[in-house]
Amino acid sequence: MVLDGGDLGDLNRAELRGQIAGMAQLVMMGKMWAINGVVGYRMDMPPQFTFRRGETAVLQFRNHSAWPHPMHMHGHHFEVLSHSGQPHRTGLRLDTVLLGPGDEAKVAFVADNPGDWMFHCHILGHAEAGMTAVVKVV
Ligand SMILES: [Cu+2]
Repeated sequence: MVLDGGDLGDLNRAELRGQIAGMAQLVMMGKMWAINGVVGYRMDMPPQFTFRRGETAVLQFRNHSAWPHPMHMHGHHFEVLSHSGQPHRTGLRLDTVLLGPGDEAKVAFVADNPGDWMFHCHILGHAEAGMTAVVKVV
């Protein structure tokens, strides 16, 4: 999952509602963040990831922006496997992992809660401006 956008980032264009828009155009619509090049808007958007119930999911995050993002997942708790290239096994189940500029992290969870779950930056201005995705468990 590549997190990108904002001032000083390298996001030049992104997909919003199935259309590719340039950064200036996105900003005019109040959007400036993307996950995997897709600008999120709200729960009725198509899921970026779909997992089967009971499957173990591993997600890797890369923050390509110049800003920190506390990435928060609804519906499940995950364990951080590595952070900033270092093993990070604490045994704790979390719902948020903080990624500083340039950081990466890998998390794992068991997809045991069916539904469409919001995954978003917990800086709510970032979430509203596009750093939102849906993770589906079927
Ligand atoms: Cu953010």
